[in-house]
Amino acid sequence: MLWKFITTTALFCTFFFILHVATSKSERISNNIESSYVYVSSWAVQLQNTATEDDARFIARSQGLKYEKILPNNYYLFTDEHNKYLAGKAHEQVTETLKSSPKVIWVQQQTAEQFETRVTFSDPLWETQIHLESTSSRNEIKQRVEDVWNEGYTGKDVTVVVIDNGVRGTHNDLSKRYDTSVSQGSYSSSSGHGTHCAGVIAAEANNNLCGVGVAYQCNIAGIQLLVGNHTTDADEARAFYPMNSPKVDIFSNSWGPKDNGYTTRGPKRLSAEALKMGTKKGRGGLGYIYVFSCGNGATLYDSCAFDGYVNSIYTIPVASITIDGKVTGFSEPCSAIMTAVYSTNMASMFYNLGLITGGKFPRF
Ligand SMILES: [Ca+2]
Repeated sequence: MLWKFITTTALFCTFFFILHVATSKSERISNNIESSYVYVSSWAVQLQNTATEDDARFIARSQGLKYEKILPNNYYLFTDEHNKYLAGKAHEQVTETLKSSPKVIWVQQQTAEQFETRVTFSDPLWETQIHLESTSSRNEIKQRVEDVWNEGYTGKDVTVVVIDNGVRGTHNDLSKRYDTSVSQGSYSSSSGHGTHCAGVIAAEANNNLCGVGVAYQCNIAGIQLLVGNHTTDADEARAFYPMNSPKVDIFSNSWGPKDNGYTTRGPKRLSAEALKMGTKKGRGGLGYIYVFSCGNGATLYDSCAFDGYVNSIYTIPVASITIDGKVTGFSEPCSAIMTAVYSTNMASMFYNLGLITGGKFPRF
């Protein structure tokens, strides 16, 4: 069976979704501040148009407050300069008393809103990774990866295995979290596809190198399955269910049967059993998570309905969309698709934006 490596798809963004499931311990980004607020002892007040500053002074003093005009249209700030009111508390009686004044239109006790700083990294290509940003105006569909990071889901304590042609674990953007105890096989210098996929997932953040992986704190490993053009049922079964690797959480698969429009192929007995066993017994009984690309054969009228790995009830199939939110020209359609995430398109290539893979600079 001739296997075709599927171009680095946008499987990566499925990981931030999956990490909600797989992450057992969260870590907050250091420059993030948890969103909340506390009451402060000052009140914003709007008076009627006919009210004067003397009126403002009188109303403020009635509650032991100092007044300050802060905006036209009779907007004032009444401040507790003598610490009469306990900070951090809602003083509803003061608010209601101020509201009861016939010259007052609107009153609001002020709150100190905590804020969230933008995520920044030292990695030089971070600014081009707009598919990971939550606030970019350049892409129409927001995946809000930064928001997920801010909630603490960065891949920490999660192990992702790339089943492919091997992962170069010595790559400077991967080596720190490359798990040799889980990895199998070797790295093939003839093709960096496995390493590229690993970089999209796990590239280290803040190391001044390349970009940032979608799960930049996960542990990454590689299982070398795709050697030459053939695999056996037993090879696939070993990859899907490593007998000696209980630490694995997610298996990423950017490969599949030939995308020529007429090849039908799926897992055979052993590999089907491995997928079934993995989802039942993996992760201490929680089940391994198998993610599969839906395939790149749409230009040849191929359908992922012909792909038994994508159609397995034990896998999460991922299609790809452009930065404009449209289906990519190569992404295969079928009813098995569970999600779609960013991948290549001409616009992203033109603007030099998008996927940053391990071992290569902007690659689409
Ligand atoms: Ca990096």
